[in-house]
Amino acid sequence: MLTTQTNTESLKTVMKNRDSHSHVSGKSIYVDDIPVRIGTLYAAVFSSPHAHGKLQELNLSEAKQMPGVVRIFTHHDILGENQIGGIIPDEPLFAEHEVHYQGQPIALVIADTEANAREALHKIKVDIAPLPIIVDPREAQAKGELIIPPRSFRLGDTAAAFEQCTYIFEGTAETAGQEHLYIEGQGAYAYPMENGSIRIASSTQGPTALQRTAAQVLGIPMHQIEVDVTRLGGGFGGKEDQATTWGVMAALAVQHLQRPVKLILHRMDDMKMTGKRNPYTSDYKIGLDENHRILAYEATYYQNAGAAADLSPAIMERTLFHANNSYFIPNVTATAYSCRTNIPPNTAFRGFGGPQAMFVIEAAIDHAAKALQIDTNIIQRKNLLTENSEFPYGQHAKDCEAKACWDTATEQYDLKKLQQEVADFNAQNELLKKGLALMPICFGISFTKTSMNQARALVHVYHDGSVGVSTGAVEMGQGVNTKMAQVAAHAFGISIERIKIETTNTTRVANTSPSAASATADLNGKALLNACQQIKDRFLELAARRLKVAVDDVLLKNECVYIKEEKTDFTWKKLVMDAFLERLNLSAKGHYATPVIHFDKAKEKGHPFAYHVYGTAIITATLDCVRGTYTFDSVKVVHDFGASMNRMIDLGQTEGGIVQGIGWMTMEELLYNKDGRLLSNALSTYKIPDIYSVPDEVSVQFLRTDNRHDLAIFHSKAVGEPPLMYGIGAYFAVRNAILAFNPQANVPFSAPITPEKVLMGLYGSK
Ligand code: LUZ
Ligand code: MOS
Repeated sequence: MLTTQTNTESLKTVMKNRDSHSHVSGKSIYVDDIPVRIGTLYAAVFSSPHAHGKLQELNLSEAKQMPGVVRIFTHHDILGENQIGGIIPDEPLFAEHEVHYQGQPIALVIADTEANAREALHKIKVDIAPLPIIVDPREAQAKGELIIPPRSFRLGDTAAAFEQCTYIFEGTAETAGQEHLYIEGQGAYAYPMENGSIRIASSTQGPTALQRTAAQVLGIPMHQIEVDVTRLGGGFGGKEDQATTWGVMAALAVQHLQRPVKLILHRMDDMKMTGKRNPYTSDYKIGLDENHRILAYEATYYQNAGAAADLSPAIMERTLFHANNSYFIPNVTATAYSCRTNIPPNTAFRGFGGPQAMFVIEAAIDHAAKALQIDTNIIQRKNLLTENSEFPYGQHAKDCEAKACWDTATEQYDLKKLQQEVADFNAQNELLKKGLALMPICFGISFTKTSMNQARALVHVYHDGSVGVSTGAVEMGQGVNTKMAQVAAHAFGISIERIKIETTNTTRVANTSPSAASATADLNGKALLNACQQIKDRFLELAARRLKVAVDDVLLKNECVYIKEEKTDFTWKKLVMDAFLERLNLSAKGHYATPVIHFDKAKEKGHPFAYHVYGTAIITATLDCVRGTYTFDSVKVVHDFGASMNRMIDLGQTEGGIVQGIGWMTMEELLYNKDGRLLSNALSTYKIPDIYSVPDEVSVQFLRTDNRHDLAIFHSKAVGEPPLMYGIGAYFAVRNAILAFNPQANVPFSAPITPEKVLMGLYGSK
């Protein structure tokens, strides 16, 4: 029997992220903080200066003579396979015959100090015969440069439905990429163990991905590689797959040199070499009836995958899953192309292709509304998902909170009044204009690849009553360790102080999915609950026997055995020691695999998500019509957290996601030139939100609901990614402010809406 009922009182007492103290006092350990072992060597990566070409000659002789240089590795030194592709084997660790992007690794210098390793990079000479460079995904698609064949999701019959539409609008919408800019850059520290084993401390969201790939490249079994992760200084998807590269390189050097090897990327190298959120350019066609009901929607997405597959096929799939965002549309055709270009392979980023699709449908709706001269939110509200609405992929909306979130937001925050304030302000001000937009979200929770939705946990109760917990969850600032400690404390009815969350380690918890897809707390929490329950069942049986009562009548809470509601003097500590003396097993391994989910790729139909997360944001911006700059007055949100198990952490995730989403939509301008060179390669040229660009007000209301989302841990819905998508509303708020100043403005649906673009809108015309 699994107890999944939440005692919310016991949960409310443990609100704070347990890492907060060590974070602010600088005591938290990241890869670069691990005390180095004697004999440690340092690595630096030599990468391609050209975006596409034939590698004709690589001359290492001068570099090898540089002070402190121990060895320089290339693909020749790989004993296994020179292959790191996670979904498709199309990505070498080191370039062999060709290079496909600027920043593609070619060689690895190992030296006695980091400075010496980096110095030697300048002496490496490479001769590359140029090949044509593609950076535009539409050009790639036209030339047949696709990572995988295109895919289409279909509901109803769009061709027939467009015949019935009163209004039809077509256009293009684009979103740029986004640099992850985790505070802790990519890095790994590997060292030799006995008999050819290697231990890798890595800043990775996917310890098993690194273990598997390292084994494959080194040509040894997975059990020879142990990956250990204490925590990450941010991931955001950037370390789901792309932390692997650096861990494998360090391990390769260890295999040959039998010395500890550390590889930490400098920020500009990290920005240059790693992939980012996939830029998209998309075409849409939307058809409405005379009552503004959306009857038909077609979208074609051109995903800029970069030079290799990485996770782009899965990201493209999630794009298709989010074509209709939070709306029910009876006839949908959504088609996606994953386009190969000569920029670094793009990768997971909070939302994973979902936000890109959601921007397109929002653009289509906004296009229709402006053309029909009605408020965008009239079309939005009218077409929201309702209970049992069918998604284009066959799943039906259950416990659908789309309208509940929308209506609560518009009522509680008084949309009418907010709109009036904006109108009044705009009537009174000539050079400052306000804009307002609503952004409803609906995000599917589960890895789209069904097999990835599994997790395990290992629990040891020590005979002093303390508890050690290992799971596959990686702490990256999102507070999952706190949530795991809450789960264990709650399961045993003991204080959270008794719970230690161990590092994430592939020898303690094997075959893990990456901490991603917002599903980490759900999957690992459920596995952990399963492990705790096994131990608890043994304890309860013992307690019932000792107390001579039925096992169903005993329970554990407040660090004691209770008989029904009656407290006994049988304490947790005594219970544990008695169990140990009776030689009961005080450890357990838990397992969880999300039930219900399935997907048939041949039909593109199924039930891929455990559940959906809903919400609505109202965003207001003020635009300086002289400078083209803007600030956000407020973001007012009603969000469907289910029954949040930790409001402080969930609020933090929501606020952080909103600001990151606003950054992507408004200021973060990721630019490659025609040669495939990253122009925005440092914080001087790539602007991310700082404290001054945070909205003046961020209000987050927890939707009150009776729904019990059983597939969420303690009914507490996944929160990692969905709030980012509220940021899309920021784009439309700014756009509306421009139109308030210049109703003739031509403002393409092209994000980010930087101050430069704003100025062109303010003073341009159709
Ligand atoms: N990673 C992944 C993800 O491999 N599959 C997913 O569906 C996903 N979704 C969101 C973020 N990362
Ligand atoms: Mo993520 S985009 O959930 O690694």
